[in-house]
Amino acid sequence: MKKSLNDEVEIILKKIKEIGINLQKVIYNIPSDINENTKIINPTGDITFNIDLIAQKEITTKMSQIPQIAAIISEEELKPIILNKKGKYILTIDPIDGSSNVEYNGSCGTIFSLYKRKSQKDQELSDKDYLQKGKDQIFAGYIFYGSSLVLVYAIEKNMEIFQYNYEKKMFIKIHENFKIKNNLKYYCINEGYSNHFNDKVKNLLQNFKKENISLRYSGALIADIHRILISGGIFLYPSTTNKQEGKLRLMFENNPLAYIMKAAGGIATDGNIDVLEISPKSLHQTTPIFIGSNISQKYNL
Ligand code: FDP
Repeated sequence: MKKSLNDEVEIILKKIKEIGINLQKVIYNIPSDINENTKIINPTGDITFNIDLIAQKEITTKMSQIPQIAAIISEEELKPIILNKKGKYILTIDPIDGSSNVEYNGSCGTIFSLYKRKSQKDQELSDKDYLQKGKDQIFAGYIFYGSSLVLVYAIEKNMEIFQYNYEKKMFIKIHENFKIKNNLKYYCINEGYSNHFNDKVKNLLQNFKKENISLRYSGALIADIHRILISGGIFLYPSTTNKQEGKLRLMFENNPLAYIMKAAGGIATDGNIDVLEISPKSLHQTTPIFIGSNISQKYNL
């Protein structure tokens, strides 16, 4: 049964829409320094571009206008940003996923998710609030800055897709209670690293090739995940010999996308367990991920 957004989440969603519209303007207007390397390295070792900082500021400013948000945890910040110690929710953000794509006029996205704090309002915010399992998310989504502006979100088992209409100046719902197809139309992986994959992943890729499954890889997670959602398929960022825990961040990328994918009837695993069941040990931890159509049985995922 469809669960309607409660009023507080509705307010947060309204701000997220404003953020998406504003950030798309920034990306489309491309000031010459938008992709300048700030020489800052983020907590997981990636270069921070100007666009990451602009997006982070835009989101923090907008969210600080909502008293219910206790804190934001961001891929770009080592520690949580406390907004209101008595607030009720913790918001996680990847301000711009795929920011290195902007230089090449490629797609990128903003990923977010929401948790209820576990501590009482009069207690200090702590790891028990920040390091919750993905299954504790109450709402998650992404904004996709592609050939059009798209917003996807899930709340419990309902996943919805919206597209921005420039004439009406609003997001219009294009899919309600969306479900992913179980066919494997595409697989998305950086196959350049294949020498560093384990045998299980190598075999999986051999099987995909035998079945003539098309490979796509855009360099922006959101663009690949959106393709998989619409057409069916699987996105893989497995462990490699030099990155045993993969590259993608549990709190900012894997958990929100797993929540969305599972709401759409798909799967998300780290190769051993359901992503949403992983107990986070630190804010910036990474995990391998296999996410998409439910092909677990056929390919033993
Ligand atoms: P980026 O480093 O440009 O931010 O989240 C990280 C990410 O992009 C994903 O969007 C993308 O799918 C992946 O990394 C690409 O990593 P590889 O270059 O290692 O394939």
